[in-house]
This record gives sequence, C-alpha cells and structure tokens, in this order.
Amino acid sequence: GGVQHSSKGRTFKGSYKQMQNHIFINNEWHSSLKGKTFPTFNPATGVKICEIEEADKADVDKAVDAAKAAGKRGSTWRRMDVSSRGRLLHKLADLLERDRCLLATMETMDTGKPFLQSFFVDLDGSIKTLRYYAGWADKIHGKTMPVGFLRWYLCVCVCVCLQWNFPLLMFMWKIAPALCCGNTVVIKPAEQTPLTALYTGALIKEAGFPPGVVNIVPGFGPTAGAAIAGHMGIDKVAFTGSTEVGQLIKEAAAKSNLKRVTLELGGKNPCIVFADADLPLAVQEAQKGAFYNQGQCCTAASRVFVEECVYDEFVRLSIASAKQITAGDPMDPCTSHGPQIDQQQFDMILELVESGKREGARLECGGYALQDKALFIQPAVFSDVIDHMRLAKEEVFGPVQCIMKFKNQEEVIERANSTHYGLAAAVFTRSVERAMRVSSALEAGTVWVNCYNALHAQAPFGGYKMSGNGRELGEYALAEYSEVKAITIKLNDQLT
Ligand code: TXE
Repeated sequence: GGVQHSSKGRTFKGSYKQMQNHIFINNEWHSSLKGKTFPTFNPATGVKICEIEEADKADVDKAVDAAKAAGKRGSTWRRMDVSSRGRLLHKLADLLERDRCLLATMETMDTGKPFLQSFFVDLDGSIKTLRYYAGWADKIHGKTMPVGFLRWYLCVCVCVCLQWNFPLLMFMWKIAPALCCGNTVVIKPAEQTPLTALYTGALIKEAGFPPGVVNIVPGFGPTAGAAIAGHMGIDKVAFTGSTEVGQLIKEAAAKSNLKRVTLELGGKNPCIVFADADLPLAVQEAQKGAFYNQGQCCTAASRVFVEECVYDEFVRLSIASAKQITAGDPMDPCTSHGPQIDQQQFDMILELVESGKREGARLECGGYALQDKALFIQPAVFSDVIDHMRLAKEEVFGPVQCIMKFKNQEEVIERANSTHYGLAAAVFTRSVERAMRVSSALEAGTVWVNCYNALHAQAPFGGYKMSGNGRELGEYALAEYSEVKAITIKLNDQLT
C-alpha cells in the first residue's frame, strides 16, 4: 500500500492491488508513457468503476521488448523444462479457482453479464482451458520421417487483441495454448472490459511466470491495437472481434512483416429445427442460443429456420419462453438477463429492431429499452423474417431472435449457407441420418446437434469464410501457436 503513482511512464515493482488499473509489463505495473487514462464503466448502472492507464504505441513497444527478452535464447522461459511450464499453467488455474468469486464479480461489474453465468460459465471455461493446455505442455512432439527429417516446434512472440463479450475466457483461450507452446505474449484487452485481464496479471506473477512472459496493454483499437497489428517485432497476432477489424489486422500484418494472423470473427449462425425434433428442447436451446450473454455472442443463433408444419407451434412456445426472461441487476442470482455493453451497441440493436419492423417482419414480443438510463433491452422474438431483410443478414449482437420458415432439407441447407459467415450452426432432429447429412453440408466450423453453445477446451473452434481463420482450443490450436522446422542431418553411415 501507500504507493504514489501519478508520474508518466513510472514503473512500480510488486503486485500492489491498487496497481491493477496499470499497464502490466515484466511482472510490474507501469503508468502510461503519454500519461493518459480512460474510464471503464458498469453497464448495469452507468457508473464509472475506475480509470485505467492507457497504452499507446510506445507502451506496446515496451511490452514487445519485454516479451522478446523473455523469449530469447538462454532465457529462463526458453530453458524451462516443459513439465514446469505445464505446472505454471496449473498453478495459474489454481489461483483462478482461489479467486473465482472475485473474478466473477469483477467480470459481471465490467460486462453486465449475470453473476451466475460469470461464475459457472466464464470462470469454469477459463480454468478448464488452462488445465487442458497445462496437460499438453510436455506432450508436444516432433516427427521423424524415413528420409531422415526431424520436425519440431519453436517459440515466437504472440500478440492478441480481444473483444469484450467474454473478456476473461478469451484471454485464457489465447494465452493457454500460446504459453503451453513456449511463446511469450502481449495482450490488449477490449477497452470496455480491461479489469479481469489486469487482475490476471497479478495472478500470473504470483503463479511464478518469469517477467515478460505475459504483458498486458489496455488501450484502444486504432492506437494500441493498430500498433500490435503493424508491429515489426511481433510474429503472430491472434484476434477476436468484428470482421471489419479482422480485415484491418490482416492488412496491417501484410503491410508490415507478414506476421501470421488467426481470426475469430462474427457469425450469422443458422439453427435448423426439423419437424421430427424434440420441440420443447429445440425451443429452449434455440432461445438460449439467441439470448445468452444478452445476445452478445459470435455464436448467437441469429437465424432460426423452422420446418413449415411445426413453425406456428415453435413461434408460440418461443414467445411464451421469451416473456419469462427476467432482466435486472446482474449481481442478483435470480437475474438471467443483463444490460448490453455500451450505448453504441444498444443503439445499433434497437436500430436493427426498427429495420425489421419496417421491412415487414413480425415483432412478437420485446425489442424495446427497459429503463431510461441503463442499457437493458427486453429480449425480442421476430417471426416471418425473410432472408433478404437486414435482420437476417447482419450480425445483431443483441437479444433478438429471428424465426424463419422452411419447406425441405435441400432448401434449408442452401439458405443456411448463403452468408459470408460460417462460424457455428445447429440442427435439431431425431434422425441420426439427417443430423449427419445436414451437419456435413453446413459451411460452419462448429455444428451442434440437439444442443447449442456446447463449447469444450478439447474441441476445436473457429470459422469458415469471413468468420475467421484458424482454430482455437483442442489439439488444433497448438499448430496456431508454433512454428514447424525441418532439420535434415547428413550421416556418414547409411542407416539401415
Ligand atoms: O468490435 P471491434 P466492437 C462484432 C459485433 C459487434 C461489432 C462491433 O457485431 O456489434 O463487432 O464491436 C480492437 N487494430 N463483434 O466495435 O471493434 C478493439 O480495441 C487492432 C463480434 O467492440 O472488432 C478491441 O480490443 N485492434 C465479436 C477488439 O479489436 C483493433 C466480438 C474488438 O473490437 C482495431 C466483438 C484496429 N484497427 C464484436 N480496432 C465476436 N466474434 O465475438 C479495434 N480493435
């Protein structure tokens, strides 16, 4: 305690709790080199939580230097035994478990997501992701080939720009595989939600990661984010966010050092309900898909296609279910629906609701602001949505369910695939054969059958088409965070 911290670019050693609104470099807290800060708000109340030190290009340079030094030949991190690397990831998971309640509270305050969801979904997923990759750390092998090649993996410096809808979970989806493969990392959390990432900085130090292995630079996209994307000293960028910014990042990567880029972007995900499905289950899961996290999910079930003969019944059950949703204080365990993240997203959602009404879709319930001051929207159900409407084409990123009608399997596959996106999809049917046929025909990186939003650390996740490049999670993510090297050794004697 008792630390003075006002001068520009000052460095603070130690993990003082009150420093966790600072830039985290080399296991130390730094103030912004330009002396700038930005506020972070609680979206449920509009009240400012605190000011955060704002990283800009020069701070990003400082963080990259630290990451480079931490990963250079001969460094503690490079020489560390691979099982010890796994042990550190397990230790970090232990600390997340210890501080689970605090982290879930912080996540709820910063994002507005209901506390129980933060606690059971975001924290659970974060801890499991760390443990999964902790297990991989000492199991990454090269290959030996008959022509005498060896193949193995090497460390690189990885940078990450993150979005605001699952701040802590996405942080773990990136750092766990990256650290498991021996990289060093610089992370820029979203400007709306920097708190849990910064708190994790203190835990990373406490777990015993060497200084510079993980660095956290809170700041804005066009400044800190762009500095990362165009940096000459960064070997790879992993990004989660909008498709537009994903394009900017690839462009900046191409124009700088051709750094590798993996992208996890938007979606306009089809959820297909056949007449032979368990209808109450389909209603429940499709709605969970549409409204989970206030609809702010890249995997949101934003186009629900329902077979003609069960369409009216499906719509009726969906309206009844949507009307039961209780929006309110996200800290209240009875709340299942919180506020949108900020005014811009809030306005954009209500604008899309208006566009739906104008274009002739039928607003069955919800779709209006709940209170004057805060950012709550009553979940909306639209029926009679037609493929050409904006609601059916644009990512809403809000609690808006669009229900469409279809006649047969061929037609619905065609329509489900007629989008630039290809992240996730779902099929509800009791026929195994239909489930298999439709799943393989859908152009999406993830297909759920008779369930929705089922994500696991073991299964790869990522998009086709403009939903992104590369895969996160599972064994597949390891390839995204490593380089392959072929080494050929000429031997004097012929090996037989
Ligand atoms: O995302 P942005 P926004 C979609 C969703 C939403 C829309 C806008 O449709 O309505 O995007 O959200 C950083 N170089 N998704 O504006 O702008 C930025 O600082 C480098 C889908 O919040 O993409 C933040 O850290 N970085 C999605 C991150 O990019 C830049 C999640 C995401 O911000 C940058 C979020 C730049 N030039 C939104 N500009 C999903 N797939 O889950 C911004 N950033």
